[in-house]
Amino acid sequence: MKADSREYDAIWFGGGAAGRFGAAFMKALGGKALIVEKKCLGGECHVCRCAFENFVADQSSMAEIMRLYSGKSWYPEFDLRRISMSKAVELYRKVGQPAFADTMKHQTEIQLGIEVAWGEGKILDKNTVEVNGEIYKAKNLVIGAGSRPTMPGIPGIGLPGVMTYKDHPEMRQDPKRMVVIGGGKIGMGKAAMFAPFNIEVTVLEKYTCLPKWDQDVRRYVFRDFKRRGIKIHERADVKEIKGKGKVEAVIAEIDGKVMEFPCDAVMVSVGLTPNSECAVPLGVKIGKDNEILIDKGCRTDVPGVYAVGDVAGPPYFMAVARKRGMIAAKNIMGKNAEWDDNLPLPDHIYLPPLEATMVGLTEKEARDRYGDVVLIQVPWGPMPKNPQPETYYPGFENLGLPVCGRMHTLNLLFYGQGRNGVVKAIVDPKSRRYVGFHSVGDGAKTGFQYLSYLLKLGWTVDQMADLHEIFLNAEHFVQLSRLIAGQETLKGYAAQTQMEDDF
Ligand code: COM
Repeated sequence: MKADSREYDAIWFGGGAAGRFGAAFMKALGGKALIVEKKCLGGECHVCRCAFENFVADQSSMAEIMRLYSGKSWYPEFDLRRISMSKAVELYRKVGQPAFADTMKHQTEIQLGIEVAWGEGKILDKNTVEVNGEIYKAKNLVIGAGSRPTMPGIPGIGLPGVMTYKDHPEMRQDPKRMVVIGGGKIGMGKAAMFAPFNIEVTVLEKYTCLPKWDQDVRRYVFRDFKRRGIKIHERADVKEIKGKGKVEAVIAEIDGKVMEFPCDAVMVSVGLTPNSECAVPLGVKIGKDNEILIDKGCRTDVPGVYAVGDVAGPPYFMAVARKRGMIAAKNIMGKNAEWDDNLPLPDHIYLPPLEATMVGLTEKEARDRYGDVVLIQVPWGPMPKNPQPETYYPGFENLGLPVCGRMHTLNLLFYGQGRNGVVKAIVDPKSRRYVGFHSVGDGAKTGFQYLSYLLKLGWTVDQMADLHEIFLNAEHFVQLSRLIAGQETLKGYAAQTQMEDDF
């Protein structure tokens, strides 16, 4: 094949999700792309983020399932002392990281035929990047330098035993007691992942945990954490991490009271900081959170310079990174493309053995916007106070629907002490359109990708009721909607009360 001697249309500075997908898209559109990458194509995904977290969530699910089922009914007793997070991540380090790194390299360089300049790149000007003494020139520059964990400036933050998501795959020993600083989706997910490994977990959140999530999902998470012995403290202002040579305790002020939380590990998860420093010499505008400011077409204010992925600020989400890559690629290749605000962004949290997934409005946001809304939800109403596994509680028939999804549909109902998930759709009764979907279950992520598009289309209860469900499924939205779709004036279920706050 004849070598392509054209000038590069763009140098993609960083081969993470945004750079890889952007370069691939640009090449498919006929452009010539070069990726500059120092370590790993695919960015942090398979090192310590999405792929790694999926793996750990699977391990945690297994650990939690063993704890729940051990010795019950026909299940054998499991030796729960063998459960180990550090062993689990050792396997990932040995097999997962190199395997995924090679796959990413193969897919990018061989399958897609994209050129990669390996090494630490240095941006010389908006058309020139130096890698290992080699000079590369391009018509455009796309910065996809990613982000790093935000570290609060508190005493003791540098002590051994303090870690972030980056250090999670590097764990060599299982802690006994861990404090998670930050109750967002990463922190709460980490808490849920660590707890099944015989680790006592406490979450300290400065404000409110999971503030953007629907109240019923939050309720589920709080109740679930309580049953699992994970402690949550909101309004906890962390003042110091204490220890002689290694972490020994976290000090926080909670409602005016100073409290000490003894621990041998701390997971810091208070947010991300974009790695925008490399772009400063170009004179691009940088925002207050260190993000490169871009327009909807991923353009910075310097012509020919684009920014994509985490370096351009939140939402920090792989889908956003990949799409921003595509948008930049299209614009570079002369096709007008912009971020579409009308396509709602789904989100999820790992809660092994389940996960929470959402798209669209929460119930509160929906009520604020539409007034009265109809809820299509299970379970609802009162819950038994201290449910035991393998036990039926008459009078709580609202709990009887196996709501949690793909793999644990019935098992968690029978063994899980009421931990069988939440399914909730919110409908504007006037237009009969859905405005939000929420789930705590297993396997619902897949459906939510498409539900986000249905929301954009203005999908109605009547259209949903026309679909063909394959029972049992991960979301149950089709069959639950079908039950009420015959109502000329949409009212929802005749009897439906709020879930109780018992956390
Ligand atoms: C996934 C990373 S491992 S990427 O989005 O495919 O590059």
